[in-house]
Amino acid sequence: MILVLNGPNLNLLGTREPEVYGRLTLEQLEEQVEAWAAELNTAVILRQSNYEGQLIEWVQQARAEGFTGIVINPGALTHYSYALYDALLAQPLPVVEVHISNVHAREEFRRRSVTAPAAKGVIAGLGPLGYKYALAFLSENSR
Ligand code: CA2
Repeated sequence: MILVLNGPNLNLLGTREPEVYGRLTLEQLEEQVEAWAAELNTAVILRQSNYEGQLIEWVQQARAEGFTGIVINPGALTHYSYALYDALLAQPLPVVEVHISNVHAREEFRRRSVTAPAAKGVIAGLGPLGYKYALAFLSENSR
């Protein structure tokens, strides 16, 4: 069972900046991810929070809750949250970091991820498909 976490402001998907983040709302993205998970015969639970501490608690509890891997789009926390990085590092499950947009083709501050060193891999710029490939990886590389 894989935990899919979306961080701050991702609840705004589909409402603004469609040229950067596409037209899907968070709800539609979550339905799409559930459909991909079903194709992969993998159970997923999706959660979103605008609060760093909430995301950290979900990460801390993931193993005890029975998850086998974590897909996380930390939103802008990616670029500065050492607390989220520490939480990802302190837990044993494999992590894939996903970004909907190509963070390397945008503002300079988005090019650095402080959380990525705690991940097995990072996918950026492929839109919602990034979540699919992250799930595909974890469904073969977690137990
Ligand atoms: O590309 C991504 O997935 C990001 O993680 C999204 C974050 C951003 O801070 C990262 O640099 C890259 C922010 C998500 C904000 O989403 C919005 C969606 C629609 C309208 C406004 C914001």
